[in-house]
Amino acid sequence: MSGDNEFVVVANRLPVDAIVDEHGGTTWTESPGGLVAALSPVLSARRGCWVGWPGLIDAAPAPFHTDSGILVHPVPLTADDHERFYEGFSNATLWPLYHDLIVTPTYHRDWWQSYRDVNYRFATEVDRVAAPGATVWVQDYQLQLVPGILRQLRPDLTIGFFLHIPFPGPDLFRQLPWREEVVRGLLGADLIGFHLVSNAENFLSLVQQVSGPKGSHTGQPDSLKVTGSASVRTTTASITASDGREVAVAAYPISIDPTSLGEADDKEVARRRAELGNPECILLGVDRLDYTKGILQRLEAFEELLEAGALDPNEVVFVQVATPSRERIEHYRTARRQVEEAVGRINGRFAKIGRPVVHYLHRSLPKRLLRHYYQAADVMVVTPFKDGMNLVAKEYVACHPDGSGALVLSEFAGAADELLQANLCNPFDIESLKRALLQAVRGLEHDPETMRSRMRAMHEQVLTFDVDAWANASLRDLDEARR
Ligand code: ADQ
Repeated sequence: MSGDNEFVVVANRLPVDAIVDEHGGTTWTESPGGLVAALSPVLSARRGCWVGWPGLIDAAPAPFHTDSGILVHPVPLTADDHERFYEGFSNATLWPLYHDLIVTPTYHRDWWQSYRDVNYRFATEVDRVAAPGATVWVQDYQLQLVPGILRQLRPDLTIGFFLHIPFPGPDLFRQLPWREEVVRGLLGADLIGFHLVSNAENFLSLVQQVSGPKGSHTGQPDSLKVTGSASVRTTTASITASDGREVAVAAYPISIDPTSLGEADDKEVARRRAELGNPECILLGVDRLDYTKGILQRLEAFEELLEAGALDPNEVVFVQVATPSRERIEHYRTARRQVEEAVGRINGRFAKIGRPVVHYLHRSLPKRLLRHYYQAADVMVVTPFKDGMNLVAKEYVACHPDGSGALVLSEFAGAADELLQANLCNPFDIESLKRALLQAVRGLEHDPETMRSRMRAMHEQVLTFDVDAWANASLRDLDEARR
């Protein structure tokens, strides 16, 4: 059975959000995001579609076109799938394992069973809609078995896979009771993409150590080689799968769509600063509320600087915007409680009536408003313990074409591989966090020219390697893999 779509993107989520009206009717609006922006032109040029979960439990709308014309094929998930496949195996097993065990992963056989079932359902939907010889691009850790299942169902397809989160070292990955199945699932692809060369290296070392009962590959993978020009460089290696196919493994650092943030608006920026009491220095954090992002620790570092008198609460404010995320999972609830306690404590100690020193928003903001905050912020604070890339850091840099501002960035964010001129820090070390914060604040005061040239260099990097460059390089290599 096959459909007539020449290009199929498969992701856990469709690029749509449901709006339920007062009569219980549902309409769908397109959710903005770099991936959607980068893939829309490819989807329309190649007669493509997107397969994924629409985001509502048990919702199974018929295929439809989004506002910008993307054809979407919904895959329904039940409450049980959501609990065991999504919250369980994807976000309480794989997420902490792939983020270097910041919390302990939970291994449950029935979650794994659900992960396999749901991956099978996604793959059969792709089988139904993909034209003979179509190209399929599978996204992220929730769907690592889809390439292997599809390879069995549809040997005619060209299959790419991209992992948006880090890939851990083999010693960590080998904890996973179902490690052989996951490796075999990934090796069903023709091209496996990671953000960083170090992620690709971890995967290549792993496949040398792990082989399934049927064997997932033969021989040793070759080592990574850099090819291409400066603007479309790729680092690729190849593995021979057990069926004799060559599987390419490569690194493509994802980036942002700089136009998606809208135009600069100095009046709005002045308004945002005024709302905050026109402080001398605004520090900003913008994250999903996830324990990997290091929000609590950055607030504690800020608190210690206030306590020591290194920062003056009459002159600085910290704005932390945190999108609610995965709130039914215990570790996420704990992370939220700890952040909110810290905000309350710091304000209790250092704020004045009507002048909080930490402004905390637990919600998502429209991109336009986010842009105003990015523009208004003197110091952007991005301090994850581990992050595949971190688009927030790149969005901030993109909003400062004049070289204003400063970026404090964790050395464990993928973005640190490219944004070399940031004030880098080790988020596990509170002294390192404090040093980087102070260097950024004082650098802006005492050495603005150096800070400006550092921001300008990062701005050029982000604008040159945008999300289009990422998608083009990945899809070019996928086409190449097919040949
Ligand atoms: P995330 O972990 O979600 O992504 P990130 O890369 O920072 O992390 O992307 C977050 C996105 O959400 C950004 O575009 C940001 O603007 C937006 N966002 C965050 N908080 C927001 C808020 N309060 N209101 C509105 N928008 C908000 C995963 C991986 C990353 C990887 C990306 C892309 O964990 O490492 O960079 O995928 O591959």
